[in-house]
Amino acid sequence: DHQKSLILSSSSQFPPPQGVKLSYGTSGFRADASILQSTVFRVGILAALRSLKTQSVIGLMITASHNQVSDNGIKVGDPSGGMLTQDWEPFADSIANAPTPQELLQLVEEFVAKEGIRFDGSRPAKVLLGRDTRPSGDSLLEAAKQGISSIVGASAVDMGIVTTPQLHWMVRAKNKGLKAAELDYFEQLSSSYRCLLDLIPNGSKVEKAQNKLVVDGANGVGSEKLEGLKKSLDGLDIEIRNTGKEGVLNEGVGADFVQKEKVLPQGFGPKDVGIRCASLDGDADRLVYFTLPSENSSKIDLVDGDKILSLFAVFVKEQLSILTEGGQMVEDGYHARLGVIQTAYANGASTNYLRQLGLEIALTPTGVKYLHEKAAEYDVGIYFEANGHGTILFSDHFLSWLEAKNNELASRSKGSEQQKAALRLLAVSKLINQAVGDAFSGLLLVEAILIHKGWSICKWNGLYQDLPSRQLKVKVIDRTAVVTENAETIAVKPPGIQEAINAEIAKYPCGRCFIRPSGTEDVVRVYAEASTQEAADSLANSVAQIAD
Ligand code: 16G
Ligand code: ZN
Repeated sequence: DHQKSLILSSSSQFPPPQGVKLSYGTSGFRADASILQSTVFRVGILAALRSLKTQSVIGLMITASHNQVSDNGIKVGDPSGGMLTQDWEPFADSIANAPTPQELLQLVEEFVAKEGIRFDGSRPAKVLLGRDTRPSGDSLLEAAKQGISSIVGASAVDMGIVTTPQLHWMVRAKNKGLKAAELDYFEQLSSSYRCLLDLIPNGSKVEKAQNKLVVDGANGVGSEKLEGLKKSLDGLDIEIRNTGKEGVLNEGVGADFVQKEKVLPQGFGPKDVGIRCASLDGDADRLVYFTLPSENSSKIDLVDGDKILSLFAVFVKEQLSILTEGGQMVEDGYHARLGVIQTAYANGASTNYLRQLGLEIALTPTGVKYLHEKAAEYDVGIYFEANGHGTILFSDHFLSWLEAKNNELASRSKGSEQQKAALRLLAVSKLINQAVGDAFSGLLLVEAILIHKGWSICKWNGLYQDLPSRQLKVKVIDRTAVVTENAETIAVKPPGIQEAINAEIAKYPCGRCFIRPSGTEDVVRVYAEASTQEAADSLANSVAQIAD
């Protein structure tokens, strides 16, 4: 019938690359852009099917984030705005690798039957498409459109060049029946930011607090969009560098570079000593801060995702305790569960610090989908990877309790600190992206909290001192030979390897070390921490030899 011949004819235009096996990794498919046409086309089909299955709008983002400019990638955003449900990943793998149009069609038909997807046209598929600034994005976006339109009735809406979190936000907003244009996104962020500033406690040292913020845009989409956000935010003093007019995307710039190398990115120099600086990555879903302590060296003080998490945790915990002062919680019979979620890469000093604050800490494997899923189990779940990807999730239950609480306080003690705490938490829930980690909402929340507390970046960085750490990667023939458990902290395969690692760790005071197969590259990664840099380096090196 028509549907069959449509898939057959359009997929014959997109033959898969020879001799490569693609897999839907931690953040979708990623590879050299030149081999991705067929994959992107097929993910277009998948997205349209996902839209039919969920009877909702689905997102497709074309980006390779912090990777080099010649790479590209594609990932799917589910109706809630989060990542594609994990049980569809095997289908993504199998269609990406189907050798012929006939085999592709057969896989699609089997899957459609298994999932009970109906083509009755009652609610046709709709997919929002976005891409970052990579030059390959344009033609890949065309391929995605072709894939989408090979499902009868499906439509693609091209959102143009956007950040990854913008696209996820738009999908979420559309499915909630809310306004979902870029201006609506900017408006929501800026109005909730302004709201937080209006709620700054009287007598706080706002005036003397903040000099300007300088942002490294990674030569990517983030720099352009941040200019747009700035327009709706008069009063915020941000200078944006690395806007892509001169440098190359992610080359010597951006959050990944800054976090891994711990040196100044391009475009920054000795004149920036003491200034509060931030870096975005290539699709603006990661954020780290840094400052240059001395003009004699390009070595920076890095304020990474763990410290952003800590700052957010301090603030949220403080507001929750103001709100529940006087035993209100008991009266309501409701106790809000606050949780923080980290991965094994979190610096041990951050975990200690959070534990001392009395917070509940959960550990998950690397990859946003795992952290996000865990965070959603709490009333307020704060998650961050050390690399700067993270956000704060608020449960629906908690938000409606908070609304009710705020109304009650407004009638009983309007303008009290208690009511302000409720308003602040409500503002945070609107400011911080509920779909996925977002460098912009993270940045505005950091700025608001620093002003609220009257803290400089140095004061913030001094919450705790990072333990020295080292990351290495080992090229291996088969990274799947390494299998981990307990949120990647223990290697259970190959046999005996964990015992060998333990024997190395035992030689170092405060030593901690783990290995894991990368989800994005053909390598095994090693992370080591110890009481001195020399010790961390040496522990990482000896464990890298074991892994080799
Ligand atoms: C991807 C993940 C990131 C993770 C990184 C680890 C998303 C959106 N991104 O970039 O969270 O930290 O992979 O890479 O999930 P690795 O497995 O190569 O170490
Ligand atoms: Zn990214």
